[in-house]
Amino acid sequence: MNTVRKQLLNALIEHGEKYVSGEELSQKLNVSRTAIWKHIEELRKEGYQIEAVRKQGYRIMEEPNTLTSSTLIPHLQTNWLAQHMHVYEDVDSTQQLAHQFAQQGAANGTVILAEQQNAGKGRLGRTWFSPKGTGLWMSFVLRPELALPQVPQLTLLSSVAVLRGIKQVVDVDVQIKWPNDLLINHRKLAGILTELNAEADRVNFVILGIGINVNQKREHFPDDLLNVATSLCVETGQVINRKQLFIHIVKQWEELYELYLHKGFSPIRTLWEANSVSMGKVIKARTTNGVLEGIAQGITNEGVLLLQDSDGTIHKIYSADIETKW
Ligand code: BT5
Repeated sequence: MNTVRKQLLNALIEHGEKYVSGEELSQKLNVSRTAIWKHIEELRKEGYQIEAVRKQGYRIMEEPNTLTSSTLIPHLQTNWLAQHMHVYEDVDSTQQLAHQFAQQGAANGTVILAEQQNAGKGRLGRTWFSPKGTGLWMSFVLRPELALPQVPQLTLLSSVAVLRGIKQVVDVDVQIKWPNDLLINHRKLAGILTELNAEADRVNFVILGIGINVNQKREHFPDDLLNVATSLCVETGQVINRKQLFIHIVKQWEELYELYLHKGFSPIRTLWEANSVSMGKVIKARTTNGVLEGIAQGITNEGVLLLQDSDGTIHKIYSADIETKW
């Protein structure tokens, strides 16, 4: 977005419900009142509803529903996360783009966001259903100074951050399922995908993908997801403001990450376990080496799941799909 338009938008947003006069804006931005009026017209074309009242000035009545960097950045409450953002209408996968941006040197905390993904990725080559305008489909470029075995901790940290961000916007009972799912009423609301670019003992970058179903109605889900997936709108009957959700999630993510850098994984682990659906319950873990059944005892400081089988043996689960017996 043009710099003057960006400054104009910031000035309007800062004034909130109060009017700001053309005169004041023209002095502040050092352009003519006609130029202000032209930029207002351009903002209207982008979907901003801006009221203009004689002798009072302008104010924003409604911001566009679509996600754009210009509608998100002025509201961010973070220091570095999402301060660089690339927002697209339609992509194959934000993960794929984030890898490309990272290879080209994108800064730590760069966020790639899309209204729609045509080939959204899940784990292990699975796909992630990402229809237009109804969810948050995003990837973070991270350059953490972590040892390789610590990287899975970021998935767990992200689950907690997304859960907390959601709860700040809407009152729902979200639970975490190891390693990367958020559930409401046992249905999948969100998934997290952590991908790594590393050398033998060094992390180059991590691409952290987060997919959240926000405003889909039940009938929007394909048949194979009808009984396993849900959205915030399905669960609450409300249309949720995706911008608000984004702002809160990135804020929570940054805060938790800073806590993690200062205090280590232990406080994150406590938060994670407090919100986990399967702790202390009988679970089935489908790993590449077969199925294990037992009680989920907790997670280790590396984020590994501990499962105790009927013989009392504790198994460390590094990667699996979990079924909880309700
Ligand atoms: C995940 O994989 O849960 C990770 C999903 C990560 C998606 C984000 S969106 C932004 C970023 N860009 C990408 O391309 N990906 C990331 P997994 O645990 O493997 O779960 C995949 C399984 O969840 C699928 O096989 C389906 O059964 C189910 N699924 C697919 N789409 C879903 C949806 N929208 N909601 C709920 N479940 C879904």
